[in-house]
Amino acid sequence: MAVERTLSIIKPDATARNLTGKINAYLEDADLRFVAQKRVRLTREQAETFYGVHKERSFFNELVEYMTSGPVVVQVLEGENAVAKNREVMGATNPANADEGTIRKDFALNVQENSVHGSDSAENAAIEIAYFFAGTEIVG
Ligand code: RTP
Ligand code: MG
Repeated sequence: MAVERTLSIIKPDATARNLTGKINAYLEDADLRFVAQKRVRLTREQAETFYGVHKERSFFNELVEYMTSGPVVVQVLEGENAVAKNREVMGATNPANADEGTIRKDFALNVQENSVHGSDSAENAAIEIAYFFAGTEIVG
């Protein structure tokens, strides 16, 4: 299996509840390594661009409001099969459907305020990582 990189975001509901360290421990316990990490407050434009794939969805405006409502922590995770592994550790979008032991099962508040983002493919991971980080900010 190949070593991959993926983009992770700790969302505003989680930073508001001071859960960054606890969530990071779930990721490290899954053998994902932080090769870049920074805390930022997304602008409306950044959130709209980042979640542009959802712009026709009924929840888009609410999603942008939420993602700009407080600080987030954007991270590059590296490891074997990192894209799929991160999605596994995150759990289902709706915490009601998330497996035991996943981040969303243990911390998410609801289908929107679900504590973490993770890239859904290697192709999108590359695009999302480049959106937030310069190559020099990623240290493997
Ligand atoms: P993400 O992109 O953040 O990793 O989440 P995901 O793949 O599990 O879910 P996705 O379908 O891509 O949805 C993106 C984010 O939009 C919010 N959402 N709200 N109100 C709703 O029904 C609803 N559905 C999705 C969530 O914050 C979700 O993670
Ligand atoms: Mg998604």
